[in-house]
Parts: sequence; structure tokens; C-alpha cells
Amino acid sequence: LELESDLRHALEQNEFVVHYQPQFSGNGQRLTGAEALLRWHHPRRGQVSPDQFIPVLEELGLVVQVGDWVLREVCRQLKLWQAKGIQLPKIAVNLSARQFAEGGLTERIATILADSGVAPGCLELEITESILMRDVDAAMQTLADLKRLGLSVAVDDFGTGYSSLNYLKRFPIDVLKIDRSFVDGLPCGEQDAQIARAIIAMAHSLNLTVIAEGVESHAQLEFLREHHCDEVQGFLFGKPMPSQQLAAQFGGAA
Ligand code: G
Ligand code: G
Ligand code: MN
Ligand code: NA
Repeated sequence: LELESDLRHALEQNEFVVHYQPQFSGNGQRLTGAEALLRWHHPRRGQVSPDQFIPVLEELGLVVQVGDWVLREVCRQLKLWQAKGIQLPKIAVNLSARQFAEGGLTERIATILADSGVAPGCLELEITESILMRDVDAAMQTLADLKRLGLSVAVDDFGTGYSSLNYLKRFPIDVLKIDRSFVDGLPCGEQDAQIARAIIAMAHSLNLTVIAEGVESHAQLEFLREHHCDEVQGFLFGKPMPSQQLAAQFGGAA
């Protein structure tokens, strides 16, 4: 496949860039962080979605290398923003299955943090529910290592997988991200509303922070605020955007 051979050179050709999508407090008022989202600018095809190329990177065995680049790039950006007085409390980075399962993750992150001089608390890792449930014993161990290092961990796409509440209680995690498929139907869809309410209540009873993704309307935000969702993220506030744009748009209020 053409994508494959092109992907092998994408890193050295500087074709990857990290975009950032802002995250806000549940009332939509205060910037609380950003999610880093990888973008590939293909020389001929233009933007290719990570949904298309991350699985190929996994197959090619390149996802760890590219994932490390994303982490280094995010740390470099955090440092740059801190130097300019732009306070972004945290940046969340998505991990792929292979990245999470491969040995040495915590050690490599520790090195990247030490090299860049970024405090571990500024970094959050987003791991999907289904990745966590593939091998729960191994996941428990890796999460404990990451926790010890001082990172925070968010369960991404929550509600779409099959995590048992028993594991949810035992995993050392910090954040649940309500999948946007449940946010879609808010506030009028009765099922989505009940699921969103249940996830928020469960997260709080487990002392977890809960963030809703895919918030696109004021009516959705109003529902989430009323039900004490801690944080919100979505096109209503901003699409994933280049770092300079995030700083220009939100840096002052940060
Ligand atoms: O921004 P959006 O269309 O682009 O992202 C599509 C999917 O790609 C999402 O599921 C998102 O989690 C994933 N993704 C985006 N950036 C990264 C990344 O740096 N690493 C991994 N593993 N997944 C990413
Ligand atoms: O799987 P993950 O949650 O990491 O995926 C993030 C994806 O969600 C990215 O593709 C991002 O562009 C997309 N996204 C972020 N906010 C919104 C939104 O408000 N609406 C929609 N439809 N997609 C969103
Ligand atoms: Mn995510
Ligand atoms: Na998600």
C-alpha cells in the first residue's frame, strides 16, 4: 500500500504536526487543558486522518517511535508555553494499544519528561477502555507505574467498551471521558441523558474527574453543567488547532 511506504518517511520528512483541542471547566468558563491530536500532512493527499494511519503505524511497528515523538513534541510545547507565561494546566496525549502494551513505556516517558523539564503532573494519558481491558493484570501494573511517576490517566471513549465496574474501581485512574456518542443526543435523548447522568454519578462516587467530549451545542453544555460534569471539550469551544492558534485564542485567558 502506498500509505505504508510514505509513513516510513513521514517522521524524518517532518510531515507530522500536533494539534491541540481546548478543554474547559464544566461551566465552559475556564481553560483547564488541551488534548493533543496528531496530524499527518501527506505531500500529495493532504491531511490524512489518524483513524486511517494509526492502525497502519501499529502494523508497521512504528507507532511507538511516532508516539514517543508526540510525547516529546507535547513536552517541548508545554515548556515553550510556560516560558511565555501561558498557563495550560495539562495536556492529554492519546496512547495506542501497542504503545500501552509494549514494555518500557513508563521508563521512556520518564526520560522524555526529564529531558524536557516538564512536571509529570502536566501530562495526562488517554487510554481507551478497550485497550485497558485487553489484559487487565498487565494494565494494572502499567497504570501503577505511570501513577508512581506522577502522570494522570484518562479512560477515553468511556461507555463504548466492556469495562467491569470491579476493574474501574481497582485501576489507578483519574479521569473518565464520556464518549461523544452519548453527548450527541443530549439534552433531549432520554437514553443518552440517563447514560450521561449515570456516568457522571459513577465517576464522582469513585472520586474520578469526568469530562464530556464532543460538546457542540449550548443545550448540551447546559445539561452537563446542571449535572455537574467537571470538564467539557468539543467543537462548541474549539476544534483541534495548531499550537499558535490555541495560544492566540485562549492564551490570554489562561
Ligand atoms: O482528531 P481526530 O479525528 O482526528 O482523531 C481521530 C482518532 O485518532 C481519535 O480516536 C484519536 O484518539 C486518535 N489519535 C489522534 N492523535 C493520536 C495520537 O497521537 N496517538 C494515538 N494513538 N491516537 C491518536
Ligand atoms: O477517540 P478520541 O476521543 O481521542 O477522538 C477525538 C476525536 O474527536 C478527534 O477526531 C476530534 O477531532 C473529534 N472531536 C473533538 N470534538 C468534537 C466534536 O465536538 N464533535 C465531533 N463530531 N468530533 C469531535
Ligand atoms: Mn482522546
Ligand atoms: Na474519545
